[in-house]
Formats: sequence, C-alpha cells, structure tokens
Amino acid sequence: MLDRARELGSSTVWDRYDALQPMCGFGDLGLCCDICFMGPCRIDPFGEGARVGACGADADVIVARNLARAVAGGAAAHTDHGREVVAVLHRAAEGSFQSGYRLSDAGKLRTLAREWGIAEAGRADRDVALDLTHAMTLQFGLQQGPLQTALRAPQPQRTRWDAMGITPRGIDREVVELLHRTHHGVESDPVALLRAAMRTALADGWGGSMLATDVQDVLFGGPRAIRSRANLGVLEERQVNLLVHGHEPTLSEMIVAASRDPEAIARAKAAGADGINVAGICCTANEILMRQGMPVAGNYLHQELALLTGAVDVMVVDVQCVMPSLPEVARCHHTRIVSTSPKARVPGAERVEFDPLRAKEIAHEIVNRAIEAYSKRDPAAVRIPRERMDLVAGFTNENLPYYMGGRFRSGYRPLVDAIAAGRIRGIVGIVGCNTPRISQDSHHLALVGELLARDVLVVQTGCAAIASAKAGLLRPEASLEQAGPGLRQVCEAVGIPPVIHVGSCVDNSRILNVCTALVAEGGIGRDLSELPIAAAAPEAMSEKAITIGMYAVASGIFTAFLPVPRVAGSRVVRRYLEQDVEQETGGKFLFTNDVQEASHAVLATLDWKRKALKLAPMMYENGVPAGAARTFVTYEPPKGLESLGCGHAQQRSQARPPDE
Ligand code: XCC
Repeated sequence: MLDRARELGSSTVWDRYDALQPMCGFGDLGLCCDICFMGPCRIDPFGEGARVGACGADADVIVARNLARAVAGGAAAHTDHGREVVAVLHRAAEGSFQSGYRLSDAGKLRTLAREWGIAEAGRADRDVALDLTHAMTLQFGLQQGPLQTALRAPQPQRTRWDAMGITPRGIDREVVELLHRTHHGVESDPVALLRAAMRTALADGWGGSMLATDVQDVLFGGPRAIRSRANLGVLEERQVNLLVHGHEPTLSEMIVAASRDPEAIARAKAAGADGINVAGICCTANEILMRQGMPVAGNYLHQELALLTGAVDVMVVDVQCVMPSLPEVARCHHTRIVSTSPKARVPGAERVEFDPLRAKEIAHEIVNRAIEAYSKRDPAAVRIPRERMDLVAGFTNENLPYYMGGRFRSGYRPLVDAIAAGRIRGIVGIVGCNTPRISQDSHHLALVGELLARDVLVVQTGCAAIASAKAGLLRPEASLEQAGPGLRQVCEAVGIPPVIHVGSCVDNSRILNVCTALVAEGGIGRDLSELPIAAAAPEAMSEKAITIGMYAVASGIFTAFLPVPRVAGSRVVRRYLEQDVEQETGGKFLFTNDVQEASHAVLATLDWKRKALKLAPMMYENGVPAGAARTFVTYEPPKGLESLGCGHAQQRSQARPPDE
C-alpha cells in the first residue's frame, strides 16, 4: 500500500513522520514546558543549558506536569465517550425508544440496576433505564464519591487508594482538578502530581470507561463469541464499502442496521454492486465486531492505507484517533469522508451531524451516500490487498466463565485451577495503539508470541487486538501453532483462542472486571496486585494509552509501556513510576523501547507473583531465560541533549542569531 501511495502521489503518516525528523529532543524527554506564555521553556538538566524554566520549574516538575496533562487528556476522551452513551440511552428511554435505539440486553440492565440500588422488580424496562441512566449521569458531576463502579474493585486495592488519597471522587472533578494542579504555579511536587494523575486515571478505568462498556452492552447487546475477519482484504471489490472509524458505537450500530435494510441493498444492487459491506477501523471497528461480527479493516495505521485501495466509498468518522489527513488522502480516489460528531469536525470532509434522536435517518443518509459514491468508483484504480484473516472475538467478563467452564461448570474456577496448577503461567492484558515510531504491529506480535509460547493467556483490546487478529492469533487454531503446551491444553479443551479479544479501549474495563472476578474466585491472590497478571502497551501512541497504563498501575498491575513516553528527562518521575509506586499501589511501570526487555520483565513478574503465592511450579519448563529479566531499574542520567542526538539542540548550537 505504501508503493501504491507513491504511485498515487499521496503521503501517509510514515512520510509525514519522516519529514519531521529529527524530532524535538527536549519534547521527547518531557523537558519542554509550554504551560504558560512566558515559554515555551526548554531545559537541559543534563547538559549546559538552562536547568529550570522561567518560573523556576525544574525537570521533575515539568516532566510530571506534562505527563499528568496527557493523563487528563486521555481520561477526558474516554469518560466523555462514557457520558455520550449514557445520554443516548437516557434520551432513548425518555422517548420510549422511538428513536431507533432499543434495549438489547434487558438482563444486564436489571443486573446493573440491582448493583446501583435501583428498584427493578415489577417495573418496566424503560423506567429502570431512566433511573439507571440518571444515576449514571450524576457520577460525572459527583464531588465526594464514591464512584459506583469503582466499588467493584477488591477491598484491599481500595484500601490502598484511600491510604494514598487517590480514590476518585467524581469523574469530571478528577479531570478538572488535574488540569488545575498542572496550571502554572499550582502543584510543584512531582510525586503529588503523579498521584493526582493516577486518581484521574482511576476515574476513567473504574468510572467513565466502565460506564461506557456497561451502557453499550445494554443498548447494543452484551457480546458473545463471534466469527469475523480482519485486514484490508475484508474490503470487497464488488460491494459498496462503507468504513466506520473512531470510537463511539452510537452511530455505527445504526449504520450496520441500515446497511442490512433490504431497500438499501436493492439500491446498492441497482447501482451495480453485489451488496453493502460495512467494516471498521480502530475502536469503532472493535465495537461493531464484538456485537455484530462486522469485519475489521485494520488498526490505527491502516486508516490511510484503506483509503488508498480506491475501494472505500465512504469512510464515516466520529471521535478520537481520526487523522486530519484523511480528506487529503481520500482525494486520490472517489472516496468520501463524512464527519459526524458535534465535537469533531474534519476540514475537507463532508458533514452529517449526528443527532441521537435522528440516528436511524442519519444512518440511512450515510448508507445512501456510500451507494452514490460507489457509482463513481473507478474499478481500474482499485487495489485491494488479498490479506485477510479469520478470527473469533466477542469475549467479556460476563461470558468468559461460560466459555471456560461450560454450561454446567460456568465460572472462573477452571481458569483459576489452570493457573494454580502451573498449566497457565498467568494472564497479560496487551492493549493500545500503533505508532509510526515502531514498525506496525511488530512489537505487538513479538510480545504476544513470546508470552503465548510461555503459557501466558493473553487478553486484548483496541488496536493491539486488531494486530493479533491480522496475524491469525484470534483463531482457536492459533493455540496449536503458537501456544506453549500448558496453554494449548486449556485452549484446546475449551475451544478458545489463546488470545482473547474483549473489545475496544473503553472495554479495558472488562479486563479489570475479569481480574476482580479472579480475586473473588479465590486461590491466586487476595488483591489485584497479588494475581499473576500484568499489562503492556507495546506500541502506545495516544494520551489514552498512558491513562490506561496509569490506572493499571494504580490498580496494582505491572505495566510495560513502549515506546518510552516523555518521562526520560526526570529521574524522580521515572523512579517513582518504575519503582517506588509499587510500595503504594502494588503495581509499577516499565518504560522501555526494547520489546524483549518488556517480555522478560512481564514473565519475571508473573513468576515472582506465582512464587509469592506459593503456586505450583510451571508444568512445562519454558520460562524466561535465567538472568534475562531486568530486576531493578537504573537511573543513568542522559549525558546531555547533544549526545542523545537531539536534533534541535544541535540545530540550536549551530544556528546563528537572526540579526547575524
Ligand atoms: Fe490507540 Fe486504544 Fe486509538 Fe487504537 S483506537 S490508536 S487510542 S488503541 Ni482505541
């Protein structure tokens, strides 16, 4: 597809990334502060440059503040998504579900109502939904907590949060307070800032994201294991191809329904197509995959490549991870980009503004545009790569017990027994994005492959799950090809893939719920921090990724994060997040650019947790090679920005003042 881009004279994210080299070394280390307008101040605590900003902020404060702002941004994105879907369910219930939305999982609605203390027995679904969504809406403006869904966390973890003062008090409150504390001249203690960032992240993972998952299940149905396909080869040469991209399923679910309408199909046929093919990119793809089995065209770095095929008639985008370059790339062909969210306009794209009360009508309008566009497609310009892979997705914390234990032994006991007996080493959640800084999917696949071979069950969401999907790791047969002997036995016995796809990025909340259920099952840890589990974001790109990492660490989970985020400029920040925080939350980060180091550290963590729990030795000798894992983090300061190859520092030293 990159060759095709060159033929078409189009540039992609990789070209733009290359054109930006060398990137700012100060920024990369987290040492550029643009929080007030005295700056931007770029400081160089390791070399001969300024050691503090104009206000006196040193490297530790600047790095912590920048990181905390990223966490606030990520939490705002996820939790605002949660707010949106709660509002859609509420308005749908107010209008007695005339708008086209319906209650697809009344069972989950009632389970949630009981959890939230809302009367449900003998009441109509609509009334229960109204009360539940009202209570959920209040969680965003809550001032003193508790967040209802955060009460799901095991008590020992919540006790740690209380002791640290990081129990989230309200979803919006934590985002706002973090932005306040990072404003010029407020919080100057880097560790206090990092703790505040964890509190905000917890309001996302155990708050806004968890609400999003729950409400989406109620509205669109709790997922079940479902077959589908992934990669650019899911585009169909002889069908209208409508790609949905972004994050929120409120419109994309309606588009799927509209594409199945016999009248729309007849119109597509009248335009010369064989049918209508709806597929997705990024997390909107994951949402409609999980519930509807719609194919996935790719993860984050595939968004432009899909357009270059010339086979996409309409790409409809909502929020998050949508490159502003899309209309420009789409110009090579007949492809129409349609932006829809009131929060996200894309210059150069067509506009159909989403309104939940007219969702059905809007979905039909978009399908019609795709049919119209199809008739303008140039078949000679179409190049669809043949690659596409079968997959099974649709796992959740609610249905895994059934798939693991079967109808008569449904529960987490079989999984817990397999871990305790040393058949499965542990469970690792691998999540997050792609980035042009890393060859696409290479870290994901290296890490997943290494862990599977060592009997680790992998649970995935987001673009990480799509990377595995494209590589065939979401097929049950993958356990024969890639899993170690213990994991293979379990996967074969119950018929699941060795990599479990649990949904979109907000569905990381499902992973937290699985871990909580494992604690409740008993026998492999009384707290999340004791479980033989870990997390990784091997190709992190977005602010949401660091927010997810923060709530994983705050939840007691060891988390490998690659590439190193902008923390390298501060020893205090690195020492706290990679070492000291473990005393407080039970979890910690490993920041590295080396995927093998990440896999060794993850394996060593699982083995260490197993040993502490006195679990049986692993049945098969396939652990991390002795001495391979880094057991402690060293904090060698960089030797000055010049020696780091910092392009801007070099440019600065060579540059002449403007008046010369
Ligand atoms: Fe990252 Fe979350 Fe975006 Fe994919 S879509 S690039 S945030 S993994 Ni969720």
